[in-house]
Amino acid sequence: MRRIRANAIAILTVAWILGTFYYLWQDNKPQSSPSSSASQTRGRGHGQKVIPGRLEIHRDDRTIPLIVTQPPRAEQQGQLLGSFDEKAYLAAKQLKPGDDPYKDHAFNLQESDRLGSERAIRDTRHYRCAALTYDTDLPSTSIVITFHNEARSTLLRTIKSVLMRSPPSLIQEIILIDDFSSDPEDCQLLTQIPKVRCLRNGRREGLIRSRVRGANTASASILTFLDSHCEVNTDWLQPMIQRVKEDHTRVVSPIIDVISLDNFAYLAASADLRGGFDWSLHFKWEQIPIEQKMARSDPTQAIRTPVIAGGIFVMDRSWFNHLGQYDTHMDIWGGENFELSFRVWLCGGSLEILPCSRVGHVFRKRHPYDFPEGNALTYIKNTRRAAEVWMDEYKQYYYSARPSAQGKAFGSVLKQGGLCLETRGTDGLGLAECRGLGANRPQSQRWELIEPLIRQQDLCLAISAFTAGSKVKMEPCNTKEPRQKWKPKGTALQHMVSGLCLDSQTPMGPPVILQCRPQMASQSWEPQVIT
Ligand code: LR7
Ligand code: MN
Repeated sequence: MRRIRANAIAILTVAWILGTFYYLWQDNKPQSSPSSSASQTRGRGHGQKVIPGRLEIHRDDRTIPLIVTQPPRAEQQGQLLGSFDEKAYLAAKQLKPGDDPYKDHAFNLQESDRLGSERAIRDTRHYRCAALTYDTDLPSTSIVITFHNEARSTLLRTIKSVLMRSPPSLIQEIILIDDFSSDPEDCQLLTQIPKVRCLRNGRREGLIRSRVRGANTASASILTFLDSHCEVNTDWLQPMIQRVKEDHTRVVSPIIDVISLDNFAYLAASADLRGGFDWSLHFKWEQIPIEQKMARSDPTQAIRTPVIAGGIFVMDRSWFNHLGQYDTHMDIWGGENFELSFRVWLCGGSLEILPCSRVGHVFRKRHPYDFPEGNALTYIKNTRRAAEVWMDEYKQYYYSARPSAQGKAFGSVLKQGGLCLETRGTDGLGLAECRGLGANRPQSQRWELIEPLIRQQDLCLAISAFTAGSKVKMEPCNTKEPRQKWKPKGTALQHMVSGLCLDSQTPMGPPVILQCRPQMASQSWEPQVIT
């Protein structure tokens, strides 16, 4: 009797497992018949064999059916790429025998080149995502991709994956910003692909100013930012545009899957993570808090996130502009993702990760490019700007976690209209035409706001008396001196004890403190970065 019951349970269990697999397979079955190019073996070395509509991984004795996204049919290729000759484009840059494949890009270029310009990848979404539907009248988007010396094969795969895996009507244009790469043709030749535009910077600007440049020429009402070494997955775009269409203050990211820097295998990332940071302003992934995880009954639901990773996101163009875009005084790489995330939350918007949108990214262990001012100093300068502008009293935690940031220039000068605040003689002050660009700016016009002090080397801006109309002057810095304590109030600078604001009065006259009227031009001071 016991044995019969045990057998019955075993049979039922097997039937249940088979049923589940059948259900999953049915639910994800591709609509159209698969193309012949899908039935080749891809991903050599990982034991992956593509059969129509499915990918089977043979590991030990188990066979796991997985769904793959299909590359386009041969006849679609012509329409996708227009007059662009992709073979010639890729062939022009080849590794020479004996070259280190990791040297120029910090990933295995040989493996990337071998993959070619497209491939089938696993659909890594939760199976329930495939059943979701989206508005038929979603607005289109401008895709902004900035790059500096990206490998041709990864850049082209990024672009082709967008064209292959997005509804064509949603792609208004793909704007490439070539951030002064060594070979202008890397970008220029790609403009033969329909919808692709190329803007080349006349000097190295870094990814932050490059993205702003791209956003400023975008014609669609929605902006989509991508790194230059991504592969977008099935239906990646619709969920993001849908969320932004419903509420233009949402800024949304996909789950960012991992493309191996060694063998370019496409690996699913966990769906239980959100963006976080430590007090030194280093980005890290963190587990969704357990209460929130328990409350999630629907795995397709958006995940609210404190910050975004920064490279791959969709947002409304007028919301981006309304928030003041990026801080364009940040250089090269780093920190802009915090700064934008803080703006979004503090200005009443929200940030989300959408589990039904998946985009692969080649994560690297080092930067393959140079930082003109050095990697560490640039990161400090950028994150310090984010901390100074947005973190209020929490910035003290940033400085404790990163003591070296204290006293490091974040490079502001105080500017009003076309004029700069400058010191004259021993303790005199006035406005004068701003002189010298960047490092050539004279010392007399260089200022640093290191709260509560406004410094110029060892001297600080101080009031001469606590009453309206009192002149300001320079004296040796002393953080305990109440006459030297200032704080930013919008674009004005308020003296903390008197509550009065720094006012230039007349351009020539000595600056004084007057009742705060932040709208007045004479009280508006614009920080400007010196590099
Ligand atoms: O001077 C430069 N000019 C550029 O145009 C330096 C870089 N770039 C380009 C570069 O070619 C690439 O397309 O900027 C992009 C990002 O640089 P990566 O790929 O070298 O760096 P990353 O992947 O570590 O970048 C992450 O952090 C950056 C901080 O400034 C940006 O926010 C990137 O967009 C961000 N990438 C992602 O979020 C993808 C997921 C990685 C994570 C986590
Ligand atoms: Mn990247």
